[in-house]
Amino acid sequence: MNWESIDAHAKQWIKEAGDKIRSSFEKTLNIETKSNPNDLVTNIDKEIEQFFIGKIRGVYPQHKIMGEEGFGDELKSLEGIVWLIDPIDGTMNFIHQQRNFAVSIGVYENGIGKIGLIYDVAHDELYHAISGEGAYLNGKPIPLLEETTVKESILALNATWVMENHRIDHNIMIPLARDARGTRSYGTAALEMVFVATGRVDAYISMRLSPWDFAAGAVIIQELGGIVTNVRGEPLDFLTLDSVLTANRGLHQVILKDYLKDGKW
Ligand code: 2AM
Ligand code: CA
Repeated sequence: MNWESIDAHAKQWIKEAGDKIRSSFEKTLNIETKSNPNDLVTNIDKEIEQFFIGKIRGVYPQHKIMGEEGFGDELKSLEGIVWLIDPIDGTMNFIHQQRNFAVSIGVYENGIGKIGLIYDVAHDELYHAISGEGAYLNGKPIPLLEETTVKESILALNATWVMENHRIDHNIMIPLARDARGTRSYGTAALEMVFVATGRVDAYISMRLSPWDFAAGAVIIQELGGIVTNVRGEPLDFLTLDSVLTANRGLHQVILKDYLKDGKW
């Protein structure tokens, strides 16, 4: 498989998508809700996903596509080459802030991450990794992750998970949020994962994400020696919704063993 060529195409298309998104800032968005009133989608999310699908089908008709907005294939397995695409990760931020959102593309072969691309459109920052070849920010190598303790760590975590909620026992999260140096919530899983990759935050936890939210970030973080699992410490399968715990190796282990071990996840 010619990964360099797939990578070059993916990079070119994600930049083109960024241009389209930037020019949409001057136009009026058509905003709809999906599963609940806070689960938003715009015409741009849909147009960008369709843009990628057209490009991929044109050059790689044998590849499969899993996209958040449902224009791709209905996949029952990750056999072969699969593109996992979130055309806009952080749609609420895109609508309200025109920043703090990203385009996220992971390319997997038989369930193994090969290429991860996350484009922070507002900052024109492209995070990029090919498995085994390092991770880069706008072409500049990102250093390997350093280990941190909980006390000296910034934890990216949505406030939802530290207050009473219907998915998990929030009491498990309170000591972790209390012991960390600080917590941050950015509202975009893809960027929160590249913040882990670049050491801007030390860990990211979410209780419910979809494969397109974490497929690209997982490739980038793992390339830098970081660990990506669910909150039970199990590997992600990239086909189903799951929780995500990602951090540098030492911190990941401490969070799992000392903080999350009693959770009924
Ligand atoms: P999205 O903007 O692509 O929907 C917000 O905390 C993060 O969680 C974003 O990355 C957002 O992705 C994702 N997210 C929001 N609602 C979600 C849902 N119902 N299922 C899975 N991920 C979701
Ligand atoms: Ca999205």
